[in-house]
Amino acid sequence: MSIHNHQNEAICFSNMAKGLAMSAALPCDTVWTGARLLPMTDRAQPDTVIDNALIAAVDGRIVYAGPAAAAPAYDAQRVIACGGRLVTPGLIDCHTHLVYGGSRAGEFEARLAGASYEAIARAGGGIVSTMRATRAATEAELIAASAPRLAELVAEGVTTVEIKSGYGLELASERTMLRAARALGEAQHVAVSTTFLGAHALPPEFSDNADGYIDAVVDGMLPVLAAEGLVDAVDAFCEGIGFSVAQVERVFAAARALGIPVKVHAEQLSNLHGAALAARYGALSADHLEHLDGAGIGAMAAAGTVATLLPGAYYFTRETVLPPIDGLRAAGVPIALATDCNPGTSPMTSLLLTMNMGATLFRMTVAECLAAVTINAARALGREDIGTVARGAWADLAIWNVDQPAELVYRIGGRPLHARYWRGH
Ligand code: DI6
Ligand code: FE
Repeated sequence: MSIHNHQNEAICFSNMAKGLAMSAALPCDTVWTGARLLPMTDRAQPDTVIDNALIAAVDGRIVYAGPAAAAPAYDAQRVIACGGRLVTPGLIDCHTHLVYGGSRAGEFEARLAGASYEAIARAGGGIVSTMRATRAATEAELIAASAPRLAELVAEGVTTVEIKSGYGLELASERTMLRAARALGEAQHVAVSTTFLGAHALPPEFSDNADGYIDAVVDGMLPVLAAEGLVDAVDAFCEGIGFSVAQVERVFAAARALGIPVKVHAEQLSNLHGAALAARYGALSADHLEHLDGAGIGAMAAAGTVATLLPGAYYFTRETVLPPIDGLRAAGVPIALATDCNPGTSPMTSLLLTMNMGATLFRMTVAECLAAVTINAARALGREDIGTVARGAWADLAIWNVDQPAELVYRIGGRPLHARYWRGH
């Protein structure tokens, strides 16, 4: 079938002969017609919806996206009528810990009854309890436990997910987590970006020897996992209950030596200036940032480091210090939003609810929230070929049963997704 600037397939057929005769038709395998397209090019505002848009793809890559009236003639085997629905880039969750074993629901109940996070940790709970359950699980068991969480994200139009290790805290279990993450992506037709977060917490066998554990991370784990192709980025938890700036810098130096980009969990509970350190290493993103100061904002702006804000963790831990949104905005730091899906501080599998929280809790605009889970989330993963509907990008699309972009941020609950395409399928 050929498409020639029209949604009406009868007219398209009549143009097919002409298009072929002129040999002008650009071959493509898939065309979407009748879209109300929010392309998210260049951090587009939601009011730049293109009515009656056409998207064409070859081998999962977009070759045209724009007004149907301006589209060249195309040959396509498959034509998908969007029926005037809103079409956005497939959503990107750029910060998750969704592969893990066990549950922390009991810990949640204990906290509701008054136990502190620290007391729970001292009693063998917290991150270490998830570490134990994760170490005890086989790769197949981790996949089975994590698959429903990924499926919930995918059901909301997510086409790319970042998944961190960090509950193994020793080589074999960190490897199992990263392999499980890769396998989950293949099984559910979603791109998975893997991040090695060996420096997440101190495992019991290294208690009182954090520097010794960092030795193990930089000498024993990172080079091996990187050589196995399991590490797209390296992350570290820079915090009083995590690792010091000096320790995190050793991890970043090791990543740099291997040519792997870095990210950081920083300024979540206190201000250790981890974001500025990360910016010095050209970090893709610094994440959380409730306690970020002006110097940190300036360092991030200068380095082009994305601020990934995690309103689910802010909400679930009942944090009261807001991240410095106005300062980030004023400095032009790109802002991403992510679920931080993890069993301790953000047991959350909804990127749409994350956008709603970005608006209600962090006072972000609708335009900012949409950019935060598309083009800016792509940048937080070092990617320019996703998070936008534009020529050259992957044909990752979310088609929604809504009239206007604000609906995606406004609603709490509901299942607005009509269809999802990942690399054209
Ligand atoms: N910051 C967090 O909020 C989570 N990890 C991190 O570095 C907590 C993870 C957990 O409690 O399991
Ligand atoms: Fe996190």
